Amino acid sequence: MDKSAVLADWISPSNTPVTSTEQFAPSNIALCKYWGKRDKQLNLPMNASLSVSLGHLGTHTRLVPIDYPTDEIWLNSDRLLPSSPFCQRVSAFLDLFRQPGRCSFRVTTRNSIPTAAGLASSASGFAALAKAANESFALDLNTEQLSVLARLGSGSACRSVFKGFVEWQMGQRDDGLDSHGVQLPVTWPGLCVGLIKVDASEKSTDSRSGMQRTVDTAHLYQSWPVQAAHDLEKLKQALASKDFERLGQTAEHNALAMHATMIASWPPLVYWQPESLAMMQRIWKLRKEGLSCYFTMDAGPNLKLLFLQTELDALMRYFPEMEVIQPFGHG
Ligand code: 2P0
Repeated sequence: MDKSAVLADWISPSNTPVTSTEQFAPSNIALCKYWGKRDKQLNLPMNASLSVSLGHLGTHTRLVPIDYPTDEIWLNSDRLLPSSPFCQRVSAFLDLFRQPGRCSFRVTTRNSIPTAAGLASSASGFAALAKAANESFALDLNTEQLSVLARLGSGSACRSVFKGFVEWQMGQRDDGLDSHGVQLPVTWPGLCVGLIKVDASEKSTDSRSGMQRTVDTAHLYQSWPVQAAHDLEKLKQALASKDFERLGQTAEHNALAMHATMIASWPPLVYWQPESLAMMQRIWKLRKEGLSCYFTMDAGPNLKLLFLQTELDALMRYFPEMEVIQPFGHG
């Protein structure tokens, strides 16, 4: 099924933009990861996932209708070539809302994510773009519908439509209308996410092709959806009972299991650098010494630490470069 067919009831091809707008969406870090698709066109996942949104860190996107044959796309104050992969993805997403050739936009994208932190911006980027298109075309879609829309740009973007803890329900339908984020009714003041940069350079294999390679070539992948389903339940229990140890253990185990499926692909997908492993070993040592902190990792070499505010001062002594976010404020 193609994307336009999925959206046929929400978006009329005769729509024209009615206003300029600027919208924000936060980045998110998954505690139970999305890795593998059951539908590549619609970014429908093999497993449900769970994330925490990063407060004010994310993407601001401004959409202005322009009287010009093609879109003009800016990223962090650079005008990009229309042939760049970023522009192609943004324009293709906007094509879902317009008759190609009938209207164009100046799209200005500004990431407040520290560029050195090695955080992916496609999640917050497509969530902000979906919100902006909703405003600009006056579609009046609700947040679940916006989450479906954002998913069509990038899977993990469906979680960035919401604040706080978000479950991406995988859904069963072929059209994916039941595959979207849902905000969980939990807050956790004092919960900290620490960004530890190992290497911020462009990764060699992007997530999209990396997850496909894993699904296609790693026998080990068969066990992934089973583990992810168990981990999701454990995380929800940990959130309900504010059991930080259970939360941290489950998130770290989940990330390492995902990386095990990557490494079991062929050609192998090893996103770690030697410093990534050195950092993991430091964290395991600190835990043995009594510090309560865990890590998670995505499709890259950088670590994201999970800990409570009570450990903040001690951890800053070990990781002075760490950027710390408290998604729910102080404890
Ligand atoms: C996640 N990642 O749950 C996982 C963990 C990377 C590792 O979601 O192809 O950029 O656009 O649906 O959303 C990155 O995948 O992939 C991702 P597409 P996306 O955060």
